[in-house]
Amino acid sequence: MTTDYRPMWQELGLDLEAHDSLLQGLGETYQNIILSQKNRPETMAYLDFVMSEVHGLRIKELLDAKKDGRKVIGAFCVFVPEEIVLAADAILVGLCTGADFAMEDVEKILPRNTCSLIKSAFGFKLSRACPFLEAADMVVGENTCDGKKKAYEQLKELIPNLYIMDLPQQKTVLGKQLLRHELQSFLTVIENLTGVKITADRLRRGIEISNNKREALMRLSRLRAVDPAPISGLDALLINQVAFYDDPLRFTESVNKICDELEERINLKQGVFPAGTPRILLSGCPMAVPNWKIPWLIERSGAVVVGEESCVGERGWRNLTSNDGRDVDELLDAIVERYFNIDCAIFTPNTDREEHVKMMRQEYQADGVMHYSLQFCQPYSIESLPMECRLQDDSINFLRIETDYSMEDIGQLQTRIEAFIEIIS
Ligand code: BJ8
Repeated sequence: MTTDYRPMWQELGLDLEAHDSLLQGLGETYQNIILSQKNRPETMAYLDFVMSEVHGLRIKELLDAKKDGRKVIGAFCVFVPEEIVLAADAILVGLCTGADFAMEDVEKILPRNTCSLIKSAFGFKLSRACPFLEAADMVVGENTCDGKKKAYEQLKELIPNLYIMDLPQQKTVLGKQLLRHELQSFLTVIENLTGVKITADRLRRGIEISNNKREALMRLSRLRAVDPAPISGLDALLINQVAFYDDPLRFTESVNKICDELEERINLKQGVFPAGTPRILLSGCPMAVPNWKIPWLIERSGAVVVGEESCVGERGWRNLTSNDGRDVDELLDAIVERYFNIDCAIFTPNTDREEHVKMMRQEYQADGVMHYSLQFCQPYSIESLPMECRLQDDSINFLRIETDYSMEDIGQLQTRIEAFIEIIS
């Protein structure tokens, strides 16, 4: 960062000491994991810039937007519809939940055996180290897994402007009605917060911006099907992560530029790793910034990650919202349809997810599937067992990994990952 942003952070009420230590940790991890890669596409410089200014210029943009009367909405889950937020000229930011922070304080509130993602959200709030969280005019929680919905009861004490959205657990007619009801309520809440009446034209524009972003990310996904892979899994994950907090128009344009460069690389048969490098599909829990542990271990062990079946990946982006509705009601129906099709493990049953993993495995020519669950995440851990059986029935190599955000287990993980790579190669 070239500017001194300390007065801005102070104004936001951040704990400067905690914030400094967070930024320093993030900078070191970024340097060691992301910047130390070889053969990166030149256009990744944009992402490096965004990451270097993530608590600087981007926060300034948010605060400037707030001064102009716009609202900032923070979210923890891909079920929060960006289309509606954009339609009200508000800004949606994903809240980072990818690092252990202030764990001692967190474990005074939450049981130790809570997943790292939930604990991370509490850590950032308790330590007042996250400028996105402090800049948010409203934070949206969602009743997804048991861990999250119970933890939100406690988080509400710390974040009074936490709004909870209920979500269905089954893909039934009633389930869809519940989602319709909740998205309608969310739309009203956003209208009240922003003072903007959401018209059909506004909603159509929100859908268009969101769809363009998803299409750019899916274009990137498809380019990774080629051997040699034109981009590393780490860089592709980084792009998917930044999608949650960069300006959507600027971000979409940048991803398309990265894709243009990847197409040139493909034409020249240039890869980030040599042709024939073992290819792995990652499936499971979302990986938020700065959770790069597993792809980093995979790629330094001689394989390449060619896809993420995850909410920070294809599960989050693959479905588009139809823009055909004639009025707000019809457009809202289309939004409901789109979100109802997200195959998150909180749904029971959730067979679509397994089909999607098989499809991605084939499409991206992956030699094996690695299933990643956070410790104490029941939805994804439980789903991983039948998925393993059925994929192995189809002779697909499968490795289940359970971990957290600490680095304590990297030696053991590396050994298992290397053994798996040896099998698939
Ligand atoms: S739509 S995956 S972003 S809920 S890892 S907190 S499930 S115990 S994150 Fe998710 Fe939305 Fe679903 Fe996607 Fe619970 Fe598991 Fe923790 Fe999790």
